[in-house]
Amino acid sequence: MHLELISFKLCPFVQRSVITLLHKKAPFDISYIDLSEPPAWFFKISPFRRVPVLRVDDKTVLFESAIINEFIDDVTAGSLMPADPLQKAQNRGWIQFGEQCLVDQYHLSTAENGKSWEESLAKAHHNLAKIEGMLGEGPYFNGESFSLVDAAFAPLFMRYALWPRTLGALPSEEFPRLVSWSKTLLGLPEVQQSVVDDFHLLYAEHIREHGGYLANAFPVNSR
Ligand SMILES: N[C@@H](CCC(=O)N[C@@H](CS)C(=O)NCC(=O)O)C(=O)O
Repeated sequence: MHLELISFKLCPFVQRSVITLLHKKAPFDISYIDLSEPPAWFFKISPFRRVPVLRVDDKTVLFESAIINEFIDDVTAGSLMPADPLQKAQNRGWIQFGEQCLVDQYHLSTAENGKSWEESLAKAHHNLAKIEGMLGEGPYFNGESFSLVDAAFAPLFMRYALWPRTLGALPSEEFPRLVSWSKTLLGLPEVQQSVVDDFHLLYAEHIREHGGYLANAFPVNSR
């Protein structure tokens, strides 16, 4: 089976699928597009003009990172979802909630001023507290083994780890279990290798292009 992931270098949703593909050691090709100027072929294959899309055997196209990840999991050896249907359904719920956490993070990254930053931070923390409150001893979301929930949240943690600590986006006093989970995930090779080599530079540049509160806090990098 030939798998081709269509990606935008900074997209956290694509990254979820790259992590899953790498974790499952599934061979795949990755094609990058510029989301600000997508090529004509992308409009033909992506029903909602969003990445990720996974092209299977050069013809069938799947969309939505959570769905793509379950497909990758289904067609490769072993399972990254709990066998128990109830726990599996709960995992799906948290994966879906992970999208809200990424949206919160995006709102923070584009907050225009201190006031909107504070408002967005309160919202983001309100949502992160929900996960903090139900996380167990770890090291992974489901305990001892890596699952698709881990693949779904790692991109969020990778971005927060690049933000100046002084901003208090993910303070360890408030979120000790989240911070410990984040450290576990960011230490995994499949997470570290799930972005392009100069991701941190591209990300910082992207933040600065937005302007606003977070942009002012990012150090200027030379590329
Ligand atoms: N729920 C989708 C979200 C995907 C998404 O929002 N992708 C962004 C890039 S990070 C995108 O393609 N945006 C282009 C657009 O919305 O026009 C998923 O999980 O795959």
